[in-house]
Amino acid sequence: MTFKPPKISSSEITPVRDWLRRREFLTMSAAFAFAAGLPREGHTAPLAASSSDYTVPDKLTPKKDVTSYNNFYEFGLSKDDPANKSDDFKPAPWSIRVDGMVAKPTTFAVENLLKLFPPQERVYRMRCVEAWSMVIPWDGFPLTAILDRVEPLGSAKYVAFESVVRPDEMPGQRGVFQSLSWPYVEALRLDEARHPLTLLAVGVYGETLPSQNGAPIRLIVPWKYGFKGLKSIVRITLTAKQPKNTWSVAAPSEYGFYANVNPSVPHPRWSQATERRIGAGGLFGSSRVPTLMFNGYSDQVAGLYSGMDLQTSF
Ligand SMILES: Nc1nc2c(c(=O)[nH]1)N[C@H]1C(S)=C(S)[C@@H](COP(=O)(O)O)O[C@H]1N2
Ligand SMILES: [Mo]
Repeated sequence: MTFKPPKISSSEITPVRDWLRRREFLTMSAAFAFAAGLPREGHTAPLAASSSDYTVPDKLTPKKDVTSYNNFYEFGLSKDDPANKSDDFKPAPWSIRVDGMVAKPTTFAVENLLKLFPPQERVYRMRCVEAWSMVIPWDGFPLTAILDRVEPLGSAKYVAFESVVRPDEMPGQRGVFQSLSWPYVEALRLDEARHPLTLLAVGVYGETLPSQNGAPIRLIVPWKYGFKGLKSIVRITLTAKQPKNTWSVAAPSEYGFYANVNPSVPHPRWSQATERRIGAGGLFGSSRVPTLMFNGYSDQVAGLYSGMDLQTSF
């Protein structure tokens, strides 16, 4: 396959407000609702628009790095396992069950979601807990659009995500030694999940999401460390109590529930003040850059945490 450089330049990237307006238009279109097999009345209230763009000005990480240097323990522990050991994985057909404290529990077929929310290219800075980062053009739509459709009850406070369990297709889920317990689970507070930056991604670099990046649909929370971005989602459940998340169960002193990118909170085994930007600085090179609070999205998300001590709620 030949490598096509991205056609995106930062000036072409749709500002969030325009993008959300377009989404509203599409959601209101009866034709779209019909094509997706969703009720016409299911129209959502206008999505809250944030005051500035989603996008970051940074140079994109090459596609080769985005799709070959991955964490996806269901396929193995090495960074190249997800790309090399995912040939048996079948990301279609696929559906997501959305249930729990909602008025309308719904099973969404991914093919219908794709019709309802055509992908839109946007750029996120994705970071990982190992203090490396990439700048990735994900395609997707805000999770809140799905939450609107299932009508969360007033008692719902959290949103829990569950990943797929398929030992036949995922070598990291077979055998005696298991790195993590399955399914991989993650969760957000409801207001974090409702934030327009919180994305369900279905593609990257203008193409369908490859297995190693979490096909066919995965979570992206760009102001948090990479482990919050659960891949290959099968279930989303609204709850009243704070759900468990895989890494804080596996290593509670190292990984918390919030996982907000915060340069002033070191990981117990390394500083998080700077990050290694993959693919920047020449062929196979990287360069170190200072880590920004909330991964650079302070203007958009700091308000979610006013009054909280983020040194203790890490
Ligand atoms: N199901 C599942 N989701 C997962 C993981 C995983 O092992 N299993 N790893 C997480 C971690 S630690 C990171 S850093 C990101 C990596 O996403 P990427 O490979 O697309 O960059 O996925 C997250 N989502
Ligand atoms: Mo990670």
